[in-house]
Amino acid sequence: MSVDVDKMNLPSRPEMIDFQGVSMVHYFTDNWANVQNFQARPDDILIATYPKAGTTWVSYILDLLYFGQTSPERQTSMPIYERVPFLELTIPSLDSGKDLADKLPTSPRLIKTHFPVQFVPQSFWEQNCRMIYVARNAKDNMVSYFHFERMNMVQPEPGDWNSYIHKFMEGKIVYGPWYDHVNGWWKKKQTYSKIHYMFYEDLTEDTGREIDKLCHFLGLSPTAEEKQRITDRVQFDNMKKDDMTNYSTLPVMDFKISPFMRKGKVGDWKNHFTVAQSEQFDEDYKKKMKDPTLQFRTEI
Ligand code: PPS
Repeated sequence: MSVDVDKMNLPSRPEMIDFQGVSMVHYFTDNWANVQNFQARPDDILIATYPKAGTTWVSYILDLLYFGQTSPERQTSMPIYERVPFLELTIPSLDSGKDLADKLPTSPRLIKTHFPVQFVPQSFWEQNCRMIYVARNAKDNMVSYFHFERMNMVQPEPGDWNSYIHKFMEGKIVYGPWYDHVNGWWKKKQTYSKIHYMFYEDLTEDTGREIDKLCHFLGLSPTAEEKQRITDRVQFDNMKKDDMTNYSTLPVMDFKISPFMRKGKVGDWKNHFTVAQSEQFDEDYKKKMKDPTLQFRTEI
């Protein structure tokens, strides 16, 4: 799909709105009723994350696990955001994520969302769908989001780094507080058994091991060669140079400011936070992250 950004009628930058108590922009809420009425099928797989936690990485792993051998042309001809539609995305002149999901010919259908758990359309729960949640430590997640907001025209301007830290701590960024998001999904996992909760840091540490866990959850048993092939293909450098996974075909992003596949590292926060900012952040973090069973690693 080739898209001309000038013909998309995008206003400069969207305003932040309070949507049912969560900071959002209209691109993710305009299609609310249709999205909430989305008819999930029992074999649909929902990939849920707070933005910038590793959605694309896990989407590509799943796409390769399911379709890498049966339809290899998918990977070379369709951008990842069409293979794995972003359910709530509604940008003028583009098919909505909901329509793309409806039209997916695959089985299973792989569907992406950044919704906090309370916004997930009812039918996913009713159909007992599998869900994969990917979480990333707050500091790296924030750094990645900051650079993403700098370059993505459908997000509000992030402002300077210091004020961004405060906005992040207050949850005044799109999709609301990171803290509520990761905790909300973690808590849901206790009552809904079909959530596989994974961490960006674990995926970085040992991609093969995490693919094994995913396969166990999904009931898949690829050969050792296939698993190795997938592990290699989803490495950062390979995804960065692949136009079908690096988002270079989506013109709402200005890669001259910052690329989508930026660094792909654990611990890049150290290049952004001053010692004072880090201490202040950690102090606040302790107050918000009280559940001892949910632990993040900020370095590996
Ligand atoms: S989005 O826009 O919310 O869907 O973005 P998302 O895909 O969740 O997150 C983008 C960040 O994930 C990094 N990424 C990877 N890291 C390591 N290995 C692989 N293969 C990989 N693929 C994507 C991407 O570089 C973004 O992180 P930063 O820290 O900005 O580099």
